[in-house]
This record gives sequence, C-alpha cells and structure tokens, in this order.
Amino acid sequence: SKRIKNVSISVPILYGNHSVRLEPEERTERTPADHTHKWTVFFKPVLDNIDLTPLIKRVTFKLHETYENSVRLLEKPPYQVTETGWGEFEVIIKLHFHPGAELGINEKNFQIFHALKLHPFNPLIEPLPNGEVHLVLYDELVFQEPTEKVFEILTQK
Ligand code: SLL
Repeated sequence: SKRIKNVSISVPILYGNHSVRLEPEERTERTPADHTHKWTVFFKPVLDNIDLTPLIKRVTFKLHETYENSVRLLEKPPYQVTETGWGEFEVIIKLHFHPGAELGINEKNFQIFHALKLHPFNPLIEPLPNGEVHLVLYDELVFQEPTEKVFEILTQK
C-alpha cells in the first residue's frame, strides 16, 4: 500500500488506572491477606467509534514481578487488566502492531509507562470514602506518512 506524503494522523488515546479500597466482602479465599486495593489499568482510544483492531495485534501490560504471569496479553478490546494488590509500581503498556508488510507501519511498537496510583495524590481533591483514585492521562498515537490502507482504517466513520 502506497504512503501518503506530508500527512500525519494523530489518534487521541487515554490510559491510566482506577483503584478502590478492597472491601472485606469482595475478598475470596484466593485473595492474599496483604492486598488492600482493587485496581484496573487500561488503554483506549478517546473516541468510541475508532477501531484500532485492524492495526493492533495485541496489547501487553507488564506488571510488577510480584504478580503471577506478570505480562498480561490482550488480543482485543477492552485493553485492560484488573487485579488486587498492596503497592504502587510502574506498568508498561505496549501496543504490538500487526506485522508491517501489509500496513506499512514502520513505527516501533508503541510503549506507555504508567505509574499505577492506589493512594490519593491530588491535594486539591477531597479523598473519597471508599478510597477511590482515578488517574486518566491523555496522549496521541501518531502515524507519519501512513499508507493508504492505514489512512483508510483511521479515518473511517
Ligand atoms: C513497592 N516497589 O515496594 C513497589 C512494589 C509491588 C506491588 C509494589 C501484589 C503482588 C502479589 C502487589 O501489590 N505488588 O500479589 O504478590 O511499593
């Protein structure tokens, strides 16, 4: 597929985590006693009508080594991982694009480093009674001189 010169397409994305205190009734016999929080880390396009599955083969979330199977693979949306735990750490979210030949994507796999937050971090926000914390960040995936095929995928309604 031919490349389109002097064009770049930005896809607005959101990533981050939600966390809430783990309540006693939510625990199961498999929940470690030292786990205090339940959290979800996620990646998604801002716009609901954008389908990245023709471009993204899988998304991996690399968790702290204290987790079993610390690299979690997701082959389709929603691209997110829910876990319980006690500590904050850096999650590496990696987007693996389909092999370049067909789409002409020569960009490297895109990586996002997200510092998972379990504890309130914004002094301007009154802490919520259930210990909820929301950290959502904005970024853009930029495709420079996309092929016609990638252009079509990213601009379809
Ligand atoms: C810290 N550097 O010391 C960080 C590490 C690790 C978090 C945090 C549970 C893992 C499990 C978990 O919360 N790990 O289930 O064993 O704060």
